[in-house]
Amino acid sequence: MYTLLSGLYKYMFQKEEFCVLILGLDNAGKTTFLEQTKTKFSKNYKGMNLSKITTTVGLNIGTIDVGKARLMFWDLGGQDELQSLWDKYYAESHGVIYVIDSTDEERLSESKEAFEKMISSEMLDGVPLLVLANKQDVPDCLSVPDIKTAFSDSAPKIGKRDCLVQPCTALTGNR
Ligand code: G3D
Repeated sequence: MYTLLSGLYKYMFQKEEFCVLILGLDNAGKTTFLEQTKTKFSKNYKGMNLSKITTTVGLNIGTIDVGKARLMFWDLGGQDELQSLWDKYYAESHGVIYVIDSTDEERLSESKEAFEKMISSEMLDGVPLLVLANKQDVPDCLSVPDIKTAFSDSAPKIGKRDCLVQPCTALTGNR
């Protein structure tokens, strides 16, 4: 009887789990974005001071519940030597958030290279992609059209997967 009830409870309340990778160069704002997301979506989460976050070395993990879905975020380090670890997580992922530092024009081509390598992976075929043009609070930063132009020759590799490029300010949680 107990097993039956517990099975019914699980069936009714168990959340479907999705794994979302947060990728991008070091210093793009990935960890800040993850912390901001956890603060916004988790009721009792006391977030850390966002201005004290330093660049990810290794990985950070975060989970939020949205309706009946549980989203598990994997924020992976973006340094050159850590990018080679990204593909170890591709097979498990249901979505990718790629974060770009809109204030760093100098490293835009490096970011595009990492982006292109990532979307060329067969393991990510069809996996939805959200590209965040972060740090939009900084005056004179690159706009979404600037970034789209710089990344335009990656478009064929994006193929038919769902893809959205969105301006954001992870530090404040504004778009
Ligand atoms: P990473 O995880 O991609 O390596 P972090 O990046 O989240 O550690 O952020 C790197 C730096 O960018 C941090 O500053 C962080 O405060 C800053 N940052 C992140 N998002 C924003 C944003 O939306 N606007 C602005 N202005 N800065 C942002 P420090 O100075 O600690 O290196």
